[in-house]
Amino acid sequence: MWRDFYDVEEELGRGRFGVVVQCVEKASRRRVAIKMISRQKPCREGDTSMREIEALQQASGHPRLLQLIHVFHTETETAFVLELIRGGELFDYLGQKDTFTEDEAVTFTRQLLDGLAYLHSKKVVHLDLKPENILLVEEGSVASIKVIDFGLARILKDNEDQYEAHGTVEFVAPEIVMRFPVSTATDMWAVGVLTYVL
Ligand code: PIT
Repeated sequence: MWRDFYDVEEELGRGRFGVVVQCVEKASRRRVAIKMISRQKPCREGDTSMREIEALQQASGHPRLLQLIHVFHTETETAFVLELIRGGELFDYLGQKDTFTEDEAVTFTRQLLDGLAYLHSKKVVHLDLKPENILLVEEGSVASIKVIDFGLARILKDNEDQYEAHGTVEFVAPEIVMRFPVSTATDMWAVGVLTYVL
């Protein structure tokens, strides 16, 4: 049980995905984020949380994508131990700033594309890119971003179409509305909207 190894410090967020709390590992004092999903039924292959684990595992190794550290499974709960990102949502950052330069927009967009190129090379599509799912990292003086929330992510299969009925209206590509199969282009549509928003 993850509570044997981590102390909870504070809640970071809550949403469709469940609850995310900031924790400290008892042994190392390292801070992490833990996302909990509770389940009615035991976890099986093909479950949405299994899909998310697979997507997070594929994403691991890229600095612009949220890193998965560990997964705890019980009969009723899955807990993802994730790297802690402290800078807050890009969405809030944009809302608070009086000035936002084109240079900054270029920097964030390029970082997002770097992360996505990696993700897409692993045949994973995120399917919920939006400013709420992009967090800021304070790394020295330059602001950088990380993509979070792989709750709708899919692994593309060569011989099997994937469909998705969810997403966030403003960012959702036509193929989702039309119930056509999703692809890496579905993420690129959202990148287009995001770039426009920036
Ligand atoms: C934070 C800080 C942090 C990680 C998160 C939030 C993660 C959020 C998250 C991750 C997911 C997901 C939904 C939300 O499906 O370090 O404020 O994989």
